[in-house]
Amino acid sequence: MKKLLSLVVLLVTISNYAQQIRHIETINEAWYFYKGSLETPFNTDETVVWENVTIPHSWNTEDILDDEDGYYRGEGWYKKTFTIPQVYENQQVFLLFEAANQVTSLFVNGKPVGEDHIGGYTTFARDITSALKAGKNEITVKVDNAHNDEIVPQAADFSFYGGIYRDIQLIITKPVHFEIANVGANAIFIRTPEVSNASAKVSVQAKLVRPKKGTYYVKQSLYDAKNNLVKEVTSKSSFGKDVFSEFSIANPNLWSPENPYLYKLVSEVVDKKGNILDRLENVVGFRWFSFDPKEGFFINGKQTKLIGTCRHQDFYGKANAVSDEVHRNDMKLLKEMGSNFLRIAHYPQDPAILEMCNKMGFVATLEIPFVDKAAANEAGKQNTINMLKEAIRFNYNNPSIVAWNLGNETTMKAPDKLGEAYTKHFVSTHEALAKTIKEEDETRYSYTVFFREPAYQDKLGIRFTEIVGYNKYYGWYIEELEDIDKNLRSLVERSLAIDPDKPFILSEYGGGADPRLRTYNPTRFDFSVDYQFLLHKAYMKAILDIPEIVGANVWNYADFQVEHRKDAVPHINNKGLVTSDRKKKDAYYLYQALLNDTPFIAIASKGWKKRAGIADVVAGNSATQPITVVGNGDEVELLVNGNSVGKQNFDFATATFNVPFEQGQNLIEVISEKDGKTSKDFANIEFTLQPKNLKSETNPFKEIAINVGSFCYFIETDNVDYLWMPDQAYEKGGFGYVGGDFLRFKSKRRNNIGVDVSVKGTENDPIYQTQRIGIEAYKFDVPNGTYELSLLLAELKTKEDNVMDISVNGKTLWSNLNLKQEYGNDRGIFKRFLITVEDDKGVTVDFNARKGKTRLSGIKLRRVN
Ligand code: GCB
Ligand code: CA
Repeated sequence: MKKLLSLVVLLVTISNYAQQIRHIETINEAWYFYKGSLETPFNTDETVVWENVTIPHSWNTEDILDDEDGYYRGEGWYKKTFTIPQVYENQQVFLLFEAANQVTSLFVNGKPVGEDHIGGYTTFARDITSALKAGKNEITVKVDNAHNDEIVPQAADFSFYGGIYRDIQLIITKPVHFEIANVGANAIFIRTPEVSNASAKVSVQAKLVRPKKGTYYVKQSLYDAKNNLVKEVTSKSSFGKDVFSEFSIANPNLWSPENPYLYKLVSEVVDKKGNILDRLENVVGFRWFSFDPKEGFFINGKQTKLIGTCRHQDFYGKANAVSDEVHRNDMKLLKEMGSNFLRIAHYPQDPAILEMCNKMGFVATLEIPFVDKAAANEAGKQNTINMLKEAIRFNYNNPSIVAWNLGNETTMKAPDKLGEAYTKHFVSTHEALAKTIKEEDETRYSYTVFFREPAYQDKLGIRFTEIVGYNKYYGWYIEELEDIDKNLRSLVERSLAIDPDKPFILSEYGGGADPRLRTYNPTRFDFSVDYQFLLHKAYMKAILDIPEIVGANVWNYADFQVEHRKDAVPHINNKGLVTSDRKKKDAYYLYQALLNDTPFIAIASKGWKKRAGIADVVAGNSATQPITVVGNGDEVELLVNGNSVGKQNFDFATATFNVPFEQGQNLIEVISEKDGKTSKDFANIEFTLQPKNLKSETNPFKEIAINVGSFCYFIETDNVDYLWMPDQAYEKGGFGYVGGDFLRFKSKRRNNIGVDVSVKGTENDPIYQTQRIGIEAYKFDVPNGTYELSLLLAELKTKEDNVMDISVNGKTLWSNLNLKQEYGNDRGIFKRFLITVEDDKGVTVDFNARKGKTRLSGIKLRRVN
């Protein structure tokens, strides 16, 4: 509902805080929003239409839905009015923004408060006390996500969605309190300089805000997970100085991925009379850890291979404005997957993520959005450094974090090609960032992630960090699946040859998969779930076998939104193990089987509920297709409709059965035993058995849809699931193409079928992206009758003119068809013809090139009468 500003009457009553020590509440509710620039934002007569919104909010949620490139990058204005009663007099009032993308200006009652906050991913707070008045107050926030030469990211493979997309908190304290409005808003820094099984040393630094002289104390109390007080230390505060408290405890319960045991540190400011003025809680995890380039990662002395994923912060249809529930659910799925490692990429994320890392036992790395390219000016450099400081200070107390990453693929835009001045700036930024990490936090490792060859970074002289990560997409962008192991070994060797002391993390690997695409003939870049499965299997075999890969992160946990992507789903990078709305793909289950010790079994393709196949030549009443089961048990049995298909042992957590599917519902059951426990999974699959002979009387032909020019089944999901079958060459009695070749990616490294273009006017891009070029005919040997024949056509990215005639059984359907001229490039055309088949001719659709080449994307035939 939209409202005029003049109608805005909003009362937020804040109850009596005077008695409370520190009050925290979200003020996400009842905001008004305007997308655009405002000349006179505080003029209440202005007839601006404000929209009702709730934080988290992004103004880019609709951008995913269209076929167009680009998303709104500019100003957005937020406002809300609230009434504060007098009770907070003599209190301090703060607003804390968990994040807003990317430049934020705050106004209270029309006056600016504090400096603009720069950067879209770090938390910041502002003291608004002096701007408040009794009665009604208005908060106005301008957020701007326009491209800015001084702010990273300058470029990246994700969308920089604008808005106040994380929670806003209102915090009220007494004048004497733990600092809030510092860079990153954390006032307590907990260090555990010595930890062993026998004891742990704790050192706490507290930053206090004290307007005037007086006697104050800081009390630090450590509680165990059962809330028993373990230790309490009180230290006196000296004016203008941080308060340090140190103590030791015996026999600490150690934090680790297997035992994420957390203590709680309660920090209090106490006055002379013993009144508590402020109170803060932080978690403490006692652990010690180290990375060794040869031996790997050790936590509390135990060697631990780090296996996990990277994660972005968006969700389908929500842009980056997702709820804490989504964040927490993601962490739950990552835990169930069996991972113990999370690369928080490519920027600091919601506090809910690290809360869950601490609680669930993830080892985490955290980074700033210095991606692809530097903001090549002095302000840009300072902003990047400041962002890193904010990230470290705000997240300092999370025991799960082991390394701070200063950037991702920063050499993507090759510095040596961008000139000497850029290179100089770039190198000094790297150096400054690496230095900042160690200055801010000597207890963790400095880390950086590259994709170019180690020698390239070495040549530039930007190897300043203690750990290096490499993003390598073998079997996807480069090289073949068969060579993954070989390529990884040699990459690790090259990295260690240059930096023998630097532990190596495989910080990204993966491949795209659209759950609508399935195949029994996976090929690189076909975007099938099946190819992705094979890719991850090959990677995991290698990763687990190469000790020098101390950790590895799948790219990515979930599909995410990238405006400029033109993969199977426009605007989506679909390298996720789950979809952008968190549906599991087959590879997710593979990890679950490989990484869990507790009994696990799954039919990897159980998400594929509607299938079809051509009847077996011999029996004719079923079609045999493979089903892959993943699990960690001893032996697995598969049953279809109650009949056993046999038993197998798992090989690298997988077993594949040839399953005869019958027409209609097929119940697949799998059973296995592990440690005396039985685990089971099942899937109900609706199967369409296509007759081998289309004139079959026992199984009369009804309809068939073919994804021409592709090995992939395509499940059209926009309304009801509708299945397209892979293409095949014509054989007498059946159906298929005559003549022509696959449409292929033009670029060499993608010498595979299909083209990466966003097809306009359809959601079924994969059908159109694959084609048979130079096709002569498509034939169906169906009986006489009346049929609907549908043709799917598109001219993709072509410069030359292609003109063709299309006829069916000698009758012209289309003559002189120039798709590009008629409909424009990259437009999906779907046309249905009513045709009659007589004289046992079957259906022959002829394609005749008048100029250039013929083409066909999909074909569908349905019997009407
Ligand atoms: C990378 C980048 C990541 C991309 C990914 C991809 O190396 O670090 O941001 O999304 O590749 O999918 O291409
Ligand atoms: Ca096709």
